[in-house]
Amino acid sequence: MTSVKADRPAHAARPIAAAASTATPPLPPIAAGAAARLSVIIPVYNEKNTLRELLELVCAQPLAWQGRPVELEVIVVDDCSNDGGVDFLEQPESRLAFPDLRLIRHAGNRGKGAAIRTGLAHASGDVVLIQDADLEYDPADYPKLLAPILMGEARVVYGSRFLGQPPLARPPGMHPANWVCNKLLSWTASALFARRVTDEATCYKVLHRSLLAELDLRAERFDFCPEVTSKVLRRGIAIREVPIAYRGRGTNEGKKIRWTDAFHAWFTLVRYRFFE
Ligand SMILES: Nc1nc2c(ncn2[C@@H]2O[C@H](COP(=O)(O)OP(=O)(O)O)[C@@H](O)[C@H]2O)c(=O)[nH]1
Ligand SMILES: [Mg+2]
Repeated sequence: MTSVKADRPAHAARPIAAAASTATPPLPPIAAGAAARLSVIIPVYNEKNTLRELLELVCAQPLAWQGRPVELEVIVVDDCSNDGGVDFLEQPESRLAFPDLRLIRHAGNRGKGAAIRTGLAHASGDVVLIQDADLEYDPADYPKLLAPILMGEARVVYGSRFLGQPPLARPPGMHPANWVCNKLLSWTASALFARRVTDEATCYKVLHRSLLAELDLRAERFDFCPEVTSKVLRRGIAIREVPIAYRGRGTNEGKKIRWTDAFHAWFTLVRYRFFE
């Protein structure tokens, strides 16, 4: 295991604001005057083409909460990549370029879920956010993803690629087969729990860290998303969805998830709904 940590350059902070809500606060908001801390967990497997740019975007997000910068912790979990695409983070220059970044390396490839769980075990933020290492999602969406949790309005927020779109709209770059799988998983989650979920498989899952111990996550691969969704909804915890930007990539650009993973995801939703 290797750690890289550096001082973060100052950025002009962007205030976080949320739409007014009448929901009963499930947790008190982070107290006025207290610093909020965000842990961004990034599972990586062979993302040589996008990792550096993604990290630059993540670290450049100037976030503020109640007049104070949000403290940022970026945890990159390399799942034994064999494209050399993570090695630059071991270089001294990266300590300056990538603020508050911690690199953890698995000795063998274990899967996305295992990498996220490794990252979660090292997270110290009040809020944790899962960020893929590709550029399909846009870190500029962080303020709206964080706001409901920092305001005490939600414990779980999902960034939805479908919310606010016509029912059959397909986000740019999303393969039709992926669209079908995403819709089936969202409809299944909604039906199983009688709660509207428009994007079950989104990468942007944001949780109050206090939830993690309760969820006892065990996912190894792409079953992370359905395990979290099922366990959160089964506990009666609402998932707040906010619309996000998305530009999908194809397998020729490094996408690794396969349609067979959707079967596994579907059974994972059902398994945690009824059997565990
Ligand atoms: N740690 C780890 N991450 C993986 C693995 N396979 C994919 N990922 C990461 O999971 C994220 C999402 O992968 P992707 O293939 O784009 O799937 P999708 O975005 O969920 O459709 C990316 O950051 C990948 O690097 C793996 O075996 N281990
Ligand atoms: Mg992706």
